[in-house]
Amino acid sequence: MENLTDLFVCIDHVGLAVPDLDEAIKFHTEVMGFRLLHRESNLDQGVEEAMIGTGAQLPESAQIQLLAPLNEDSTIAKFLDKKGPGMQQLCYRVADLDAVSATLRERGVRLLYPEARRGTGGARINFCHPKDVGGVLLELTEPPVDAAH
Ligand code: MC0
Repeated sequence: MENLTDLFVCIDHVGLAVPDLDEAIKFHTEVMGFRLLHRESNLDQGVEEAMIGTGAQLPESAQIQLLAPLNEDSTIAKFLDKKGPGMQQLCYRVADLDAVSATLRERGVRLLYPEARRGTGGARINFCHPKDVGGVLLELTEPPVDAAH
């Protein structure tokens, strides 16, 4: 496996855990002036989520992801119980998730899943354990080939 130098393309999004998605969207659009860009449920991840961003949508402009729990077993429900609402994750975009995951594993970073799973908009995703990357849950996302960005 080729040893990658530049692993990440850009910051893709920052994820905020919220108890109620509709309320959070209302706050971020009506008070903070963001636009709602995308909304979906992800049963595999146990979340109902929304992507918000600025109107400008610069090519590499990071978005904010609002994450609400779909059920009590959701990692977001656990996070809210322990820490309350707030920043739950940072997400880096990658061009080749399998290559980046392999490189990070070689360097001693634990990836949470043995294989990529499905993320927002059909992206391929995995996560680095927060204890191995400085205390922040780090998501890696490889957008689908037909994604707008
Ligand atoms: C837990 N820890 C965190 C953390 N969650 N540190 C920083 N940020 C977080 N979000 C720390 C705890 O404080 C604790 O440290 C230690 O990690 C173990 O935590 P735990 O409370 O025992 O929780 P676990 O181990 O049951 O679960 C943590 C883990 C889990 C990261 C493995 O949340 C997970 O599998 N996350 C990945 C999936 C996910 O988050 N899905 C929702 C987003 P101490 O020092 O107290 O021991 S879905 C998504 O993002 C998708 C839709 C997308 O964007 O495409």
